[in-house]
Amino acid sequence: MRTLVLIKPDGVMRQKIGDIITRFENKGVTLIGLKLISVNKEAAEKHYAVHKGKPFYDSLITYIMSGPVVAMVLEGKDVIDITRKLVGATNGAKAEPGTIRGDFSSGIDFNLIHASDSIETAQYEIPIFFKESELIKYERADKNWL
Ligand code: 3AN
Repeated sequence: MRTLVLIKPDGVMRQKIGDIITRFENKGVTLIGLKLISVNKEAAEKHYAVHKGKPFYDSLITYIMSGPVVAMVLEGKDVIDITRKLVGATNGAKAEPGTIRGDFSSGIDFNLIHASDSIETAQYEIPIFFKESELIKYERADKNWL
């Protein structure tokens, strides 16, 4: 199972890339794709198509295009649930301490990170940012201990 994670421009600007990736590494999922990108309008609109028509849609598009983004693909058993738990609730003010949003975000407008919320969503989102050839197949050296 795979999931797409984006560290959004506030996470990059606030120098949280290392902290966030460390949490995923520590938890035991496998990082199989990683890049620093500028999200263009086409990719932003495709990624947020499900929110088109909502009052916050335009600001979502502006936000994701407002600076560098780290895109990554994580792989592993239950990786979608695991990742969403580490990310925390959408609104940083309500996210539990210990989660990424709970530790670093205090609202809903700048909540640092995106993670796919289902297998179907991941299958839709990953190709927006990665070609299959950019995903590296390997096993973690500590696989038998996780
Ligand atoms: P999540 O990122 O936790 O899966 P979604 O998919 O419901 O949350 O929303 C996508 C993004 O849209 C969120 N990360 C957040 O930035 C923004 N968003 C969601 N709901 C609202 C809202 N009520 N007001 C402003 N922004 C919102």
